[in-house]
Amino acid sequence: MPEQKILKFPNGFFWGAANSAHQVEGGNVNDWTEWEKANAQRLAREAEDKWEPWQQEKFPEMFDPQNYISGRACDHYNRFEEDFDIAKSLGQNAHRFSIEWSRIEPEKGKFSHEAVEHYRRVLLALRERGLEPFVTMWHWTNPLWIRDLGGVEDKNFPCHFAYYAKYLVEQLGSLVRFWFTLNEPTSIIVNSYQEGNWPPQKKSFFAVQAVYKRLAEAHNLAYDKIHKIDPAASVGIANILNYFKPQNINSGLDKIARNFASHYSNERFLNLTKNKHDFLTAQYYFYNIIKFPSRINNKAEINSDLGWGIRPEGLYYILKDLKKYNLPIYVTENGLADAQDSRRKEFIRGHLKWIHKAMEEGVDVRGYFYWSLLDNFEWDKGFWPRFGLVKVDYQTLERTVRPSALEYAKICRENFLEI
Ligand code: IFM
Repeated sequence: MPEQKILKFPNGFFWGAANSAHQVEGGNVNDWTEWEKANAQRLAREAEDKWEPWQQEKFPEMFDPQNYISGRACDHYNRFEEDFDIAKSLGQNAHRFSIEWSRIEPEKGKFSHEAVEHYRRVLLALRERGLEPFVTMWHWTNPLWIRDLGGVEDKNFPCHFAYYAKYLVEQLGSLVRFWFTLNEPTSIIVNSYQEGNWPPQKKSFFAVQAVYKRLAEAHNLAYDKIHKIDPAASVGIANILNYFKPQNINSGLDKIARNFASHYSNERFLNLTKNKHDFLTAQYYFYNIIKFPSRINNKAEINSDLGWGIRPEGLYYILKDLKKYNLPIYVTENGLADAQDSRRKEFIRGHLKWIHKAMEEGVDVRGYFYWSLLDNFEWDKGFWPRFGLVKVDYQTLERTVRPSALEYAKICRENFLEI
């Protein structure tokens, strides 16, 4: 029998799961909710061309326009205590969530006391349960007034965002140690402005350049403002980092294409926000094989319900690469759509194994957040992809803990992984 090994994590390691306001809260009014109403029919029609037959058969919801309307989502806005009870019962000691800007500042310069008090209750509920809050200020959705001013492309976006960030820290800073200004800025750059699939569906080279700049400025300004109010706060960006591998290691062209992709996807935003990070993050989903001039696939032997290949080793290479910055690192998202829960347990174990290897080699990883605690609204794909440790019945809103969540809970409680 092969020898069993214990991979121990350091004391104080943060174990948790993540979610974002728009994907779970329900009842939002923002640029996405408006876009959903205008695009639900089209998205349902296009599902036939977009997804493979096995996916269409397994998830017929994708043909229903309602699938693409976030609506009441998981009603987490009203059920957050129940959800945090579940997170606690699963041995977690941290939780990542986002505050919805459109609730806090529904009109320019007019802040909602009621919304602030809601998030104060959320933070207190986490603290009462021993869950350290990791708080995202902007997880892609914008108030309608921001949309009307030109969204993230507008030259005043950074100031508006920094003003909102300052307000949050003034109001809630005493309850928060870890702030993320932005979630995955490059996902918005690519999906909204490069490929034109997400709101505001503006496919333009010039808009891409402008948005890189605006989002970086927004972070940099907010970073300074937050520190002015709370010098002890830990501030960063929740960044998606993709792994790229040249198909042919001996091909100069494949290597050039790989470096180019990696620069635009991972390094450029970090360079634009240099020296404005108290920690770094990795949100890892994609291992891409690059054959000049572009990506050929991200499939693997085992794939998620979305067809995303599962290759945990990519996270190891990403973490090794972050070591040079000499900052603490948190894995703030890592997960898969797996409605049957047939791959999730090994997915989590596999990624943790590679994280641990990076740590053994000197990478200072301090926490891991599975995406996501609950099944949730997966943007332009709607509700059918099931990322949750906890299954949500969208008719009854009943929560059911999936078996893989219990396996993850064991690791969280014991602070080690047995392989
Ligand atoms: O659901 C998203 C999340 O909002 C941002 N990171 C990737 C997840 C899965 O696609």
